[in-house]
Amino acid sequence: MTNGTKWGWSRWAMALAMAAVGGLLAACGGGGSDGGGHDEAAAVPAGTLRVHYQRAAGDYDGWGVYAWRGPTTPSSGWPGSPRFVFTASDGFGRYVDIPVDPSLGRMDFLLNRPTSASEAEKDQDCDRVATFAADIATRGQEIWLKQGDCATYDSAQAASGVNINHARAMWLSASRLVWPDLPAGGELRLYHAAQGGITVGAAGVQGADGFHTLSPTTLEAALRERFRHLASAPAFAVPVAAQAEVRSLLKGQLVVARLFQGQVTHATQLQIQGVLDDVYAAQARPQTLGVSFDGQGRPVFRLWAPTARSVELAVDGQPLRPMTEDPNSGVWSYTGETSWVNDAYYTYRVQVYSRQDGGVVTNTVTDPYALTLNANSEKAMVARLSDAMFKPTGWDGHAIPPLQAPSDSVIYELHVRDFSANDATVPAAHRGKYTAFAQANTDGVRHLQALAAAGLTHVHLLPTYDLATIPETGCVTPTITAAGPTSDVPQATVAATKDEDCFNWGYDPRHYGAPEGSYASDAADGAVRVREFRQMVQALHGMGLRVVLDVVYNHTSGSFLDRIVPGYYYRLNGDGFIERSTCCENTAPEYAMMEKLMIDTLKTWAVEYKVDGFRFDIMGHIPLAAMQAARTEVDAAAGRPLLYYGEAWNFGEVADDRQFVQARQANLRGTGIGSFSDRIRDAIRGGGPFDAGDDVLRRQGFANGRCYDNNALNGSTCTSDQRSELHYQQNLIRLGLAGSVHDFVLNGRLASSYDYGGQSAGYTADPYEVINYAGVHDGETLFDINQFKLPSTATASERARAQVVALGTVLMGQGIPFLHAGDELLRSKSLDRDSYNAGDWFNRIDWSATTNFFGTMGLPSAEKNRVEWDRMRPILSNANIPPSAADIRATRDAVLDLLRVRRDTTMLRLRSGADVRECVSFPDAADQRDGLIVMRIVGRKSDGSPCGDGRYANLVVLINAAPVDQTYSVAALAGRSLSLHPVLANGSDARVRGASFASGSGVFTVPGRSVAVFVEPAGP
Ligand SMILES: [Ca+2]
Ligand SMILES: [Ca+2]
Repeated sequence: MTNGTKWGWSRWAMALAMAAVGGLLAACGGGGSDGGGHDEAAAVPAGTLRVHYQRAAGDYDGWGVYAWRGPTTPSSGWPGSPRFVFTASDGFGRYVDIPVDPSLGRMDFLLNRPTSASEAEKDQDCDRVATFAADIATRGQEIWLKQGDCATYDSAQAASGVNINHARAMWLSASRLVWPDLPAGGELRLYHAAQGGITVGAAGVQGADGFHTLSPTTLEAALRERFRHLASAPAFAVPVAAQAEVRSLLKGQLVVARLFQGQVTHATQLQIQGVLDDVYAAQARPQTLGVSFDGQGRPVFRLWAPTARSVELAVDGQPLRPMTEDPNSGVWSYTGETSWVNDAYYTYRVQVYSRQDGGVVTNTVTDPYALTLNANSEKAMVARLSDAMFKPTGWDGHAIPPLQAPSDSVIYELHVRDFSANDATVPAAHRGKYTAFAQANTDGVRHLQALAAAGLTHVHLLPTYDLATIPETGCVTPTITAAGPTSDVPQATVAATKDEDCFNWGYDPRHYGAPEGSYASDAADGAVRVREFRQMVQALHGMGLRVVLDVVYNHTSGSFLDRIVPGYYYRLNGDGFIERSTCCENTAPEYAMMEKLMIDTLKTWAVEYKVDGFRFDIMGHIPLAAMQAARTEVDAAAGRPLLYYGEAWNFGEVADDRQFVQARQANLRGTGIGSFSDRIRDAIRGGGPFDAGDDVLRRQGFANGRCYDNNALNGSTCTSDQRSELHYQQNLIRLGLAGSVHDFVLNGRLASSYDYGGQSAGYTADPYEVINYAGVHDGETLFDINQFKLPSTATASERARAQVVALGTVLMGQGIPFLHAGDELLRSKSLDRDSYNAGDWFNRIDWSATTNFFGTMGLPSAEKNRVEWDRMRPILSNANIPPSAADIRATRDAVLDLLRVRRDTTMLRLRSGADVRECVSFPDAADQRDGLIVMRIVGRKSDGSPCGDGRYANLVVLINAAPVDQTYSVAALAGRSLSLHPVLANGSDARVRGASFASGSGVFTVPGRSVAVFVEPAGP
């Protein structure tokens, strides 16, 4: 995600949505560009309703308002006295000011024009209503009306029905079209022009080749379900004659216009995604797009471009080759020459009508199915990835580490460049590159090997597809020297070249199926990035690690797919413009060929690069059905099950399943597709990702002192409110430790009945459907957020222990643990809340475990953090905070020990929700202590079958976040022979080694800021 602002939407979407609406209203308040222009008119007097009226032909003579209720002097008689005649004019039309009685609440009226002394015509056979605004008595009010339209609008823009820059009608299938909010009556025409050039003015629709008349109808049930947000929109039947020529119509400009009494009252262009799917998808979806090879080894190029008028293939050094369209699928193809294979680079020239460009344009485009490209994605390579030149030695036969069950996964989120850019033990040529993973005995590789040996299973790489923002040749690395802890110089130096440097998170996709070039040793040669990417995967597999790719199918960088099929690949708003709720141009995987692009490119990674899973950015913007189809098809293509999880937030134009059933948290239960849990994250860290100002410090969490170790903002003693907040956080954590399983029972209540920001805290069917985490690339690192919240007096070693408590909470839970790279080394980004473009300086990791750079980086980027700088300065200069190398190594070693504990028994990795319900309990749930969580996992279910491997008769996890020793008595365990887990009893942490269990009384003692695990071996 580019800017990190989508984190934790559950609680914030409403506020953001309201802010957006506020902005929109402000933007429209001065009169829009659609003929509003009332800013030229006099201010509306208090107690007055200004009625604007627009007639298509501008024939206003005699027209006025007949209002029988509302005015201080209502109309009576016929044609009416008084009658409020439109006299004043503005850019919209005419208007008249009517003094009203606000106490009446509304005005009832119609519009008429006398035709004789006692007769009048109405503009429309309807009575109109204007509801008074609450402040009409003091501020006046305006309304806008249109001929042929009975609605009352509150802005000129809203009233403007004629606007063919917009596309407000949707052609959903060959036979059906809808136009939301269109008034009833009148005649509807579908105009078409092969070359574009349609205009609508006083003389009506001009420049069209012809038109078809549409008739009102209703939508079939299937269309009402598929386009659920359009289900109640006025619908129209497309005549058979138009359906017969639908393919040629779709290649030109399309305008629908409503005529009323001979005048055009409404006109707009068409959104055509639905009809393109209806006409083409069944034939297009099974095709192999991009470059494939025929029986003679010749490259076959296929591009889906059903609205294109022509497509040419441009191969380097060759004349343009006209491609041929299959009219049934809309796929253009060309069979080339064998000499091009693994050598030539190509683009396409697509001649197509573009609504955005206002006519027929010729676009030079790259292949969206490109497998690899030259530098900076200018041209795709004619590449046959099965050939030897694309393979590192040993690629075909190398072993992919098997995974017994998804519950066994432990994920480590790592950025390709972060992995080695700062590692002096990596030869310079490999730093920041794919090949760094294949270097032996570097600090970074040794660190990954240690994690893997302890139990880490997956490395999840931030985006590695071809992304737009990093220059693939000649990227720069600024020279920065350490300055004072609060210097603003380093961040200014980073900012000066932030768009030319070699770093970006990469949430800006260009080519979904090709590797990014800046991580290759040679971006210009398309074979190199493929070979080196494979080398990276092979090296990680060789360490026993599996590879997950971060994929971003919810938006692209820019709208380049629109240059191939304008108006198809992106989700459009009601006016026909691209939605941007994800930050950038939102794609529309609810349409068949965007879904196909997603699934086909996922298959490329699974099959050609042998990766083991995918993390979906803003997955809630993708239909659940598309995710399920992807999982089925990709697993089938790979011949093995992969791991699928993502950000299943619920926000934006698709929220609450408005447009389709989303892949959001509440809908994923039982699908086997995982989602990040904001519940456990927020409870561990405290507050939420959108906190600002003092809230960042004040809202402490379970791991950083809430109640049991208040910071200065929260007072020296714990208030009852603070205690209940902590105990609520502890319950969210217990539910997270129980895998967020929806029907797990905690303290007599179902997990699903616990509230988290208006949603159910427990929402999964099985524990591997949740990703538990305390830190991720978005937001402050775990270390940094803890420094905001811990008391300023806490020592560096206590701060390190708080980190272990947070990570241990994640690692000891059912559900898949997820670590942000370097969290086990106290990774800091100098309090940065969004380091997506903050360069190597703020994103560094020291794998030698010597420093976390805190206090030497300076203030984080002004772009993302300046408003918080005053709060950051005292923290950045607090001498208690920078950890020693011993603190960092102690943290690392404690995390390694906890990984080993997890690996030791599947009782900590239960396979199903049923197992969690039967085997996991929280003895302290009804008797909570501040900063303590006690979890018990039994070795046998009530029917005698084992819990997991049943290796222990009892396993008890105690997480003591408080700085002081705590004891807890579990009566049911009195007399049992539990002892500290051997890994911990022989482990790195002397304080944890002091944890104890008094068998006679069943009392556990856990030292401060410690995670202790006790086990009782199962009997023979
Ligand atoms: Ca790139
Ligand atoms: Ca950059």
